[in-house]
Amino acid sequence: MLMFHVPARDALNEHAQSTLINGRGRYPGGPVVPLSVISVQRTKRYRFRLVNMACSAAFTFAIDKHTLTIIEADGEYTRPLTVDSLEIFAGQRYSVIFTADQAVGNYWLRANPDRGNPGYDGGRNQAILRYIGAPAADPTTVLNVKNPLKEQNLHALVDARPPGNPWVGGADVNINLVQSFNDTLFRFEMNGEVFEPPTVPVLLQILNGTHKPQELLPKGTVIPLPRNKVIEVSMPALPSTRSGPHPFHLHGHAFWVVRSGDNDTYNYVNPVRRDTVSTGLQTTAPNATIRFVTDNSGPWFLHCHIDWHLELGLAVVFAEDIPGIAQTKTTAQWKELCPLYEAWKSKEEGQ
Ligand SMILES: *[C@@H]1O[C@H](CO)[C@@H](O)[C@H](O)[C@H]1NC(C)=O
Ligand SMILES: *[C@@H]1O[C@H](CO)[C@@H](O)[C@H](O)[C@H]1NC(C)=O
Ligand SMILES: *[C@@H]1O[C@H](CO)[C@@H](O)[C@H](O)[C@H]1NC(C)=O
Ligand SMILES: *[C@@H]1O[C@H](CO)[C@@H](O)[C@H](O)[C@H]1NC(C)=O
Ligand SMILES: [Cu+2]
Repeated sequence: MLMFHVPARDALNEHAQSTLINGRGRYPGGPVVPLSVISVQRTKRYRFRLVNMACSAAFTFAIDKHTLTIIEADGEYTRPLTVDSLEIFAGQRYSVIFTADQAVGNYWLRANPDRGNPGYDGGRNQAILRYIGAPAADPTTVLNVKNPLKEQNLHALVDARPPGNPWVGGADVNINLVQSFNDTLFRFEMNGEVFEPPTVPVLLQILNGTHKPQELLPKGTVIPLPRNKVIEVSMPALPSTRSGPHPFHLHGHAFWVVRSGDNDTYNYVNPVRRDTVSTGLQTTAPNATIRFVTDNSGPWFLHCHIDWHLELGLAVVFAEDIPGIAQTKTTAQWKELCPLYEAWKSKEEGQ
């Protein structure tokens, strides 16, 4: 936790001091507050739903002496994969199954951040897994990771084969989106363009009659996609891209990860399907690549899920099926969706 006193655009190098797990955590120099305690009964199986709702850090999650069987990534079931730790990036979710099969006792549950204040001094970045019957004491267990998650080992449980032809560039539309950081502007760029939030949302621009991609705002970062086609998007990070790895989240679709951010092999047979993918560290020539089908008309945001980076422009909008969006008929209820906003708007306009 950290009280951020600077505007988001100045926060690129600001990092949280510690991790909150279910709302509790300690930070250096802070009070020795109670940690979260997760109570389990020996021999029972449990499902944990892990959510990284931090605005920046990725966490390496593990429970001492217990293995974790991943069964779901970002709402999409996976073939069960057993690991003893996993890295979860901002915006990602996992379900893991574990069995309380160790001696009755206390075990550290860990979420070590990749930036800010990693480590475990004084109970930082930890919670307690406590078996029923164990004393209310801090664990003394140690971390021993031998089998961390590698994303390319995850496979979708159903419909695992990606749409399109099974080779690089074998989609109907292939798009390469290069991430970089422009030091002159102090902004992130995608293909040399900074995303600046438009004053009128892309959906309303289209409904209001703007159909030409080059007229849609923000200029340069609205990418039109045709309806019912297979799309492949590769997202290399240039060496100039700072503060990675950047987890990219797409609205409106789950996608097949045909190439993970930290691996250079492609999988067109049975990759994982999810909606937020780490695009990797610059040192490994990363080129995360995803596939999806445009079966959901609308303007959909593709953005780095690190809030500071989004604010600094690391995003594009896919305008999926502009003619379809334009034909959408809005009814009277449309105006009633948000009475508070409408009331505020008419007041503003009246002034
Ligand atoms: C940074 O942005 C400025 C202003 O748009 C541009 O002139 C310059 O070429 C950009 N630098 C890089 C390295 O792309
Ligand atoms: C909608 O289009 C009209 C006519 O081009 C324009 O005057 C108006 O400002 C637009 N409204 C919005 C919300 O963009
Ligand atoms: C990439 O993934 C493949 C398939 O799991 C594996 O064989 C290979 O060793 C990985 N490469 C790296 C650099 O991790
Ligand atoms: C990433 O992959 C795309 C093809 O999918 C290719 O056009 C591009 O050059 C690659 N970029 C890098 C840096 O390897
Ligand atoms: Cu980022």
